[in-house]
Amino acid sequence: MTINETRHDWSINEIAALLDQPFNDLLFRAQSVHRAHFDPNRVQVSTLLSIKTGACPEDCGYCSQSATNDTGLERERLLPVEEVLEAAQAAKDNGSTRFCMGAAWRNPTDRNLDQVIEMIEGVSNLGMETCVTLGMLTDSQALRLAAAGLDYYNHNLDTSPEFYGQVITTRTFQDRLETLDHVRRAGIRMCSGGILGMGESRRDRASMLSQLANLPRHPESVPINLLVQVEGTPLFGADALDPFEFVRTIAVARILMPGSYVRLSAGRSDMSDELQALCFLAGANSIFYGERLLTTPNAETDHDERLFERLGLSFETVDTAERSAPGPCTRQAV
Ligand code: SAM
Ligand code: DTB
Ligand code: SF4
Repeated sequence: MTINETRHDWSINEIAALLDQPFNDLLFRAQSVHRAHFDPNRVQVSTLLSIKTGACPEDCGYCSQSATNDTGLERERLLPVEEVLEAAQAAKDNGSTRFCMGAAWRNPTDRNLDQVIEMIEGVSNLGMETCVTLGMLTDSQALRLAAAGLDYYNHNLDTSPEFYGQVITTRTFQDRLETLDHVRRAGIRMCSGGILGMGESRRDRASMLSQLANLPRHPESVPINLLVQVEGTPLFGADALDPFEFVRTIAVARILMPGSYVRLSAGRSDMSDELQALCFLAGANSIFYGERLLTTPNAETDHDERLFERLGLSFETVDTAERSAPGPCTRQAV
């Protein structure tokens, strides 16, 4: 395969063979693919805000917000629009180009959507890209979000179809694929990835990546999260993942989805600078920036600034993104 080829027909065995490569060979290939598609020294920066926290009816085994998990998290109602816009303006002032709003819902009601649409319009008016993650969507809800000008919808596959049942029982893997299909058909850019370090095998990581890479179009954004272990969740105390395995997964995501932004997502606050540098070398080119993820702390912003300086990385602006990256519809086969 040439470094510019984009495929949608990967077998799990082919992906497992990539993951099995010697580390140096894998990183060299991933960095070569990365350079053919992106400026290697620029990183897209998003900021997260939990707009509705806790008391979620789903039973996701990793999540602080599930009502089934006794994590001591205080539930909060949907935030007022003004509060959301203040947080978005602060994120913009700190250099973020995208504002991602997350809600602890199984799915939004149509009334919920009215309120979220006000937030999306307000954030867009500040000149930021918008992303929301609200749970499952019907096709008409996705169309409403598209009409409101939403840029990205985040909905993760989380893990492989084979391992999925050990993590979540209240909705199926197929439900997730259906929501992604509604998002795609509505013309909204897709943000979808998963979580590593939940006790899954390397084969499960290959299988999850095959699900993402074999979608009819690759997600424009692929968040790779390292499990943030939250006390009171079933996955608290899971065996730590070998950090090189995390880097390998980023590298393979980069090779399989060459035109997508691969986000070094949750878990950075537990990572060394050297590990994060390896992730950028492997082709990660997006992060969450700011004090918090949704309910847990993120890497410190001062620390991130120093890290970027030491590595000679810069934040991507909306303008540089347009120059260095493929738009959602132009460079990928359907
Ligand atoms: N409730 C919606 C849903 O699940 O679709 C949206 C919010 S949910 C918190 C968004 C994603 O955050 C999850 O799908 C999962 O991939 C990620 N996530 C949640 N808790 C996490 C944790 N402790 N560590 C890593 N990622 C996590
Ligand atoms: C994604 O892939 N990771 C983000 C975002 N999409 C919504 C969420 C990470 C959550 C980490 C745990 C927390 O802060 O609650
Ligand atoms: Fe609810 Fe989303 Fe957490 Fe699952 S990941 S419990 S759906 S907030």
